[in-house]
Amino acid sequence: MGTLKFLLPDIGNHKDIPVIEILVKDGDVVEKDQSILTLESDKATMEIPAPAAGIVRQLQVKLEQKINQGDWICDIETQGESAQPAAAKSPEPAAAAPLPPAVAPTSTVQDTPAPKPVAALDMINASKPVNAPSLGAKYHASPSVRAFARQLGVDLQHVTGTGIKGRMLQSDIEAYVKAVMQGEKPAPKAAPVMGAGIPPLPQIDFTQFGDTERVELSRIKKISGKHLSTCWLNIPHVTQFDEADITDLEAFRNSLKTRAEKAGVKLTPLPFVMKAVVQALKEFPHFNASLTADGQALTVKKYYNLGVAVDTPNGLVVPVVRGVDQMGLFDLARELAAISQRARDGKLAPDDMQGGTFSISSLGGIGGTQFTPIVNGPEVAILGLSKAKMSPVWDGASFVPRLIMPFSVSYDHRVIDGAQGVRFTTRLGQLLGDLREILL
Ligand code: CAO
Repeated sequence: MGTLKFLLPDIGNHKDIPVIEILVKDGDVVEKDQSILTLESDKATMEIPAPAAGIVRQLQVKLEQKINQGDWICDIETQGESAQPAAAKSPEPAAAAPLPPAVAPTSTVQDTPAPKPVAALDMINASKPVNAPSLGAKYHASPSVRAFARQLGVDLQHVTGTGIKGRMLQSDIEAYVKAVMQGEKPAPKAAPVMGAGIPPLPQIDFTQFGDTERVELSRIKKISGKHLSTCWLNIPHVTQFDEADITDLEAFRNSLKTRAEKAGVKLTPLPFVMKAVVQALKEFPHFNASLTADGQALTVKKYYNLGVAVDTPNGLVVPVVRGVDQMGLFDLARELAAISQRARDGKLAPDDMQGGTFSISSLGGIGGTQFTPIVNGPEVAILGLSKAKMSPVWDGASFVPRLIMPFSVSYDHRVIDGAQGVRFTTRLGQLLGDLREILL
């Protein structure tokens, strides 16, 4: 434990800058880089971040006080031993020196027209994103307050600022949300809408119903979530369901087991399905295509690179197996094992996930009867495999036990119409039912 004396760092050639917002009080626990004060020159506002994590003590500054580089702002009681006790004893050195980039002041453009911004602040402005206009670039609020509003989906135009010169404070956002939740203020209408005109989901304070916990999404989920929403929103999906009788395929697979083991590979049904898919894609080339950017034509691909959805502890990834048409079953099984292992170890290179022409999502090893996979744009179709099970099938004279695998194909309806969709699934079912068809 130690005490860090926090002095105002170098903020450029500014003298006597007024404190317009104090974002902490004595006893508050702060994270490193958490904003402590907002200062305002006549051209811009700046937030001053905490140089270390700890507890705020001896807060020295007051609202509207004018401060300069080196002024004592507060002490920060830190947990670690590296609390720079020297700085605590002396008001002059270390902390007064210009801060490293990680703790440099952040700033935002002020709402009033800025005739000629001051150079040092201008540089800071250039390196920081300005808030989205829909969340109130016209309003007088610090970056952290804007970020807080954004987090809650609050449009600043509805909030009344109670700070100096009508400045919006975090407490104003909280008061606004509380008033909406308690029905004292009408909830803003779904408009203004964002992005493609889709209204956002309502922001609900779930704590009113019980305890909650915030669990951060993995990096993969954040990235794949964005991609999935983009595909879902841009592609008019239709999903066609079907079933394949894979009794013979399974018998063939079992007959190859010993050879596969000798070759050091595990042969699941997926490589067989991949070969059947390539044949179906050759017969229905529009499924192995992408729409051109102007939406007026198709780019039909003459290569067969299949994306395979892999379930990893951190989320879904879709590495690509290239040249499936050129590969034998054992090579495919080997490649599948290798990429899914790399995916699970988090070792896929960006290149491993590029160049796909059609994707497969196989949940057959887990269960389920049917599902609707999302097309992995800019591809135009995706195959979903569900779990095969023994089922009684009428052969014209009696019921016979057959291994039936449900599958589904989601497709972009701008490219593929319903008749083509069901022709594709029917053909794929035939190919899976009798792999000799591939030779025809
Ligand atoms: N029906 C019945 N059994 C099946 C089957 C099916 N359709 N598909 C696979 N199986 C069996 C396999 O034969 C294997 O059985 P044995 O261990 O007894 O031999 C078992 O299920 C497990 O197979 P697997 O999942 O390890 O291998 P795979 O080649 O079928 O699949 C991979 C590889 C990488 C696709 C898979 O491991 C995976 O990650 N699947 C999840 C994909 C996913 O999350 N999709 C969702 C995307 S949308 O959110």
